[in-house]
Amino acid sequence: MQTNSLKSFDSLSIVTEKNGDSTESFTEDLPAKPDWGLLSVSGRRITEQKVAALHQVLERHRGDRQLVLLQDFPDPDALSCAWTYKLIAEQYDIRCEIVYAGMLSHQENIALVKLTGLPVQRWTPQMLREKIALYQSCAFVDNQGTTTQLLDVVQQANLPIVLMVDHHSPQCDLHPEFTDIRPQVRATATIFTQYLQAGLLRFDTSNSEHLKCATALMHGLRSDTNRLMQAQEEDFLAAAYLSRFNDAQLLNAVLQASRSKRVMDVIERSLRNRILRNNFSIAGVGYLRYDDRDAIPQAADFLVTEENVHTAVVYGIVHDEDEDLEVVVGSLRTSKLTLDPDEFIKEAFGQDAQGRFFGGGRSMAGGFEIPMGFLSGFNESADYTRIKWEVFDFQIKQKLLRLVNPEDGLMHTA
Ligand SMILES: [Mn+2]
Repeated sequence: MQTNSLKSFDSLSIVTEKNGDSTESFTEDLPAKPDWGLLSVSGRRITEQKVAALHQVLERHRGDRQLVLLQDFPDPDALSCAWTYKLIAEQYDIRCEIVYAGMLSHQENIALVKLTGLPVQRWTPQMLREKIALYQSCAFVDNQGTTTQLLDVVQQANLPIVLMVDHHSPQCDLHPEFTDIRPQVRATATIFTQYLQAGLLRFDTSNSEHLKCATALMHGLRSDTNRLMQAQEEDFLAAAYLSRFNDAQLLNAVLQASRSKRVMDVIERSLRNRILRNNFSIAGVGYLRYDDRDAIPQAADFLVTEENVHTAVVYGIVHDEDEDLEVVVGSLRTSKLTLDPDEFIKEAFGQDAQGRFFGGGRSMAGGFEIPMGFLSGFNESADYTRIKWEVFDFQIKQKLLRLVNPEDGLMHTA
């Protein structure tokens, strides 16, 4: 059956190129008929090829129990896409567990999960180790394994990687059975919406789970495109399709989630500490609790709105009390089209001893994490704690300013 359907797809895709109308191609085998809406012919073509391949892979894994692994700090794009994937996979009798190892720390993400009943769980690497034998395969959505602590466990257990769908720059040497990485697309939600349109799953307005999932996708799409400000044609077309199912009241409730006082305090510190050089705004915010880590990108979002600023970088030392670990965490936001956050961060901070970069990015946004190693951990002495921050603060500024102000050698090592 499968080979037949692939053949028919292959032959029909040739027809597609001639007459530009591909609605009839590989529909027989898919769970639902395509509904392309306004999607362009080239958009359809990429999606059709990917969806035919994905359909095959899912057929091959029929009946699997599968893990969907998210980055340690999942955002709305990741959460909504993982949910969509889970619903798609259910049609192939694949049961998915969506897991992340870090923290849901942005107030909107917490609201999204609570209000939609989004099926996501927090698993530590230890929990994953204990349960991994129950699973036959895994998938990465909106990440490529480089931003989750769970990757090591999956690799040690040799769990087959079935799928990787993402819009960050390619960054790994894993070889999933199915890969769809499109850095030019603004949100993974756009890619998954195209899968829905291609017929992998037909959302039904009388199914409340579908409505909630579509609303989550709309939120993911909006939040990765700065409320559609940076959206491109494909993203708008995806949003147009989702609008048929979007629950505006629910989306509004998610967006109404308010910031905690501690997040406000970090934003205040970033304002107070920022330095402005060549249209860059750079701010160190000192120590933060693990739970408040998401205040860093929120502060960067805020600083980039200042007049004459095109790029903001905010960083701080995040203290994980459970593990007594410390790590420097930073976020970059830019509105400058010619600045590639991925390149900028890799260039600024370089690689660790294993050759891994400290961070990277996608269009308009990036992040980094620098482990503090031997210097990590709480110290009773306030002086020591202050000096430690100053050393890291100085070093990070020095590395950033080398790129911001190349000729001016602003920071001299005294
Ligand atoms: Mn994303």
